[in-house]
Amino acid sequence: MAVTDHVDLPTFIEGVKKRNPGQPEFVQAVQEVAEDIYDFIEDKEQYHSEQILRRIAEPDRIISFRVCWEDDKGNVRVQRGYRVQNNNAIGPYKGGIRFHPSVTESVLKFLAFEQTFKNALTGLPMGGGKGGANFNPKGKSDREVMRFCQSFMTELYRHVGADVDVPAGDIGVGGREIGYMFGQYKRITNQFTGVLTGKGLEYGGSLIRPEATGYGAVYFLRNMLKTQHEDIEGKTAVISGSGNVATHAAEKIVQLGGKVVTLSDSGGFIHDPEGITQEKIDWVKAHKTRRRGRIQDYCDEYKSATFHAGKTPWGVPCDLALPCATQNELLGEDARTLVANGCRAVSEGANMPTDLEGVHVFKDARILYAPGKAANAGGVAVSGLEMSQNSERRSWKESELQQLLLDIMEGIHSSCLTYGGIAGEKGYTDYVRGANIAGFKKVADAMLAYGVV
Ligand code: NDP
Ligand code: 2IT
Repeated sequence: MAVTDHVDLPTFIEGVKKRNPGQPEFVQAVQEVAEDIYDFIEDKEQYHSEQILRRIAEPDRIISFRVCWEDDKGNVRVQRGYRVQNNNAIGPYKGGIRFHPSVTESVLKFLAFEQTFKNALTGLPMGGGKGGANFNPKGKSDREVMRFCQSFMTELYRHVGADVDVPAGDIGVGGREIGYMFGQYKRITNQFTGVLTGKGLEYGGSLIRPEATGYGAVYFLRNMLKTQHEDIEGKTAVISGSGNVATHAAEKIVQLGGKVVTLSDSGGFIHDPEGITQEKIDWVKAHKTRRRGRIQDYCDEYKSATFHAGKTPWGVPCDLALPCATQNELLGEDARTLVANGCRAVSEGANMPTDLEGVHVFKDARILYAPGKAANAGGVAVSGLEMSQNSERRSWKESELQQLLLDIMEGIHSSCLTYGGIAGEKGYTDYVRGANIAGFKKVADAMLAYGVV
């Protein structure tokens, strides 16, 4: 066989940068994965010659469209919507929709790329995709959000489908938005199919989907601690965010006997040294979701807490850290502070919350560090179970789903152990490496089977 002319890692990264100008988040995500994959495929010629990594890092397609809607005052508003269909080698495209003013093609490309590996790790047949729009739901009325969602789906419907591409929620997209989008899809197509997940229980949604991401991130954390004969009980956790993922992660930590001392939003963080109890978490959920309030208001309700405007919570001493807000919210400096303060384990509820420098700090310090693609896969996993229930036209019992979520998170942890060992370093697992290689291998082997397509 002819020896193929394959490029080394720095040349590969240079190429990614050149082909994706002005897309730093996408380049960052590819770089983090490529560092591990290059090492793994060094002696595996076929992955090189078939250009597998290069192909995974080039989305199958990117759909971009105008979304026009009318606000309550009768003004015409224009937003940009997207769906990035990254890879469907192992199943229909699958991944959330994000509504946030910071949404760009780069952000959605990085999310769709990460999703491809994450979905492979779950063991369920799901490819990777992500969508969204630069729409800011904050301060909008229910009717405005409805009109926006309807307009968004009026274009998106022709690109998705239960066996094609199945979107779900993400930042700014929860049960309300999924309901409006599902209603519009059903109206346009006259079909009742499992085209979206995260639906309401009355119309095909799955039990425990809302809780699954946050709970799963804590199960993963518990699995990591177990390898060191440790547990969550009695440990102090610092959490960022106060949305779906953060509040459910906090809830599970509390249920398992840990103490949560922070939550945050884009305005800053609250520090409650007495601990954020279940009752307080319930208050945050109601305040942030139903009343669409700010985390700062927590301090009016609970006098034990202080608010730190414009800051992230990483300086608060802790045993466990769970970044659950957004990408690049934990920088190299923050990672050094966490390590210096004795933080034992980090579990990422958010996607790519730690920047590349921070990732290296955690790896070098040899702490237990779970990247988002492994730790937050519980959400999409239960979405996959929602798809199965929709196909069967049945709803499974809560106990069954709880057990499946536990099993899937344990399976992902085992995959990380299989591929995350470092030669000559007994007892240390590089979970980033483990997740990258395990996710890559499944997608890559399917791609090899298909030939050059
Ligand atoms: P929500 O919209 O429910 O909550 C998002 C939270 O993050 C809010 O507290 C929000 O604060 C904060 N936040 C958002 N953007 C920023 C920003 N630029 N700077 C600081 N804070 C910010 O979203 P989710 O909880 O669903 O998502 C959180 C993270 O988890 C995201 O990275 C998402 O991709 C990831 N994820 C979500 C899954 C899910 O099932 N929902 C599954 C897997 C991962 P504010 O209210 O001020 O905007
Ligand atoms: O980042 C993610 O995994 C999600 N936002 C959930 C995707 C899904 O399809 O449930």
